[in-house]
Amino acid sequence: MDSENSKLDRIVEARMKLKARFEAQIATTPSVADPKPQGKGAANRHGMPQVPVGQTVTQKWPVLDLGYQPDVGLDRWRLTIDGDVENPVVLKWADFMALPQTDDVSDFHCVTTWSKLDMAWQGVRLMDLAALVQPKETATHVICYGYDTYSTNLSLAEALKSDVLLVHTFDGNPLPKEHGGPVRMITPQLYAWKGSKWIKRIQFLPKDKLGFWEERGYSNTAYPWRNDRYS
Ligand SMILES: Nc1nc2c(c(=O)[nH]1)N[C@H]1C(S)=C(S)[C@@H](COP(=O)(O)O)O[C@H]1N2
Ligand SMILES: [Mo]
Repeated sequence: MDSENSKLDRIVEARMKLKARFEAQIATTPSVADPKPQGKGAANRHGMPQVPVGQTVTQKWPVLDLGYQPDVGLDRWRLTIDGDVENPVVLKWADFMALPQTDDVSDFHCVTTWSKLDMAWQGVRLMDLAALVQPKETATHVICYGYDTYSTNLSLAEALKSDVLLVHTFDGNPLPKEHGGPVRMITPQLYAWKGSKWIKRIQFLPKDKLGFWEERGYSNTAYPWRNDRYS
């Protein structure tokens, strides 16, 4: 018996069940359902390379926060995943790093109109964390909290997409503190405010609950290709 292997088998099995459960919903979200998302009004893509309307490509990586960048050492770092789940967990750094690791390259669209393209990340899929905690049948949304008191919410149809990661590495280096290190979330199909920096807690919920910016008039859906900026 290899207990590490059977642990992984259980994660994969739980993940496949979750995937099957949300496949139909994921398929109807704009970023999957619409091969040429046009948004409201005029054609929604411009320039070369193509970015959502109203966005400009930047080579630099601007920093946005609430005026405070929490210092979370790896020994102090914890990730709580709880709420409407069968198996709530509090992960320490070593637990988190022992989970299946995913490499991905994706774009980053900030609602303040900059986009940074082809960013190379490494981290853990939210899907894999969900498989670990096993959301109850009643779970439909998550709200994520940062160590800086930030919060932001997602439907499970968005949260379980394969490019939604909790990243610890960018371009082969540890994620810098100003960008949310040691770990932040990324949501490449949505505006970047949907990904909490310095992520501390992911709570599964039986209904939607607005996060920090969503409560202050940011769009709850946040599709950059639909120009979903404010509600
Ligand atoms: N914890 C936390 N996460 C956050 C924010 C924040 O203020 N606090 N800002 C959001 C916004 S508006 C954007 S555009 C991105 C910015 O990430 P960056 O500073 O690494 O560019 O993080 C998002 N996640
Ligand atoms: Mo943003």
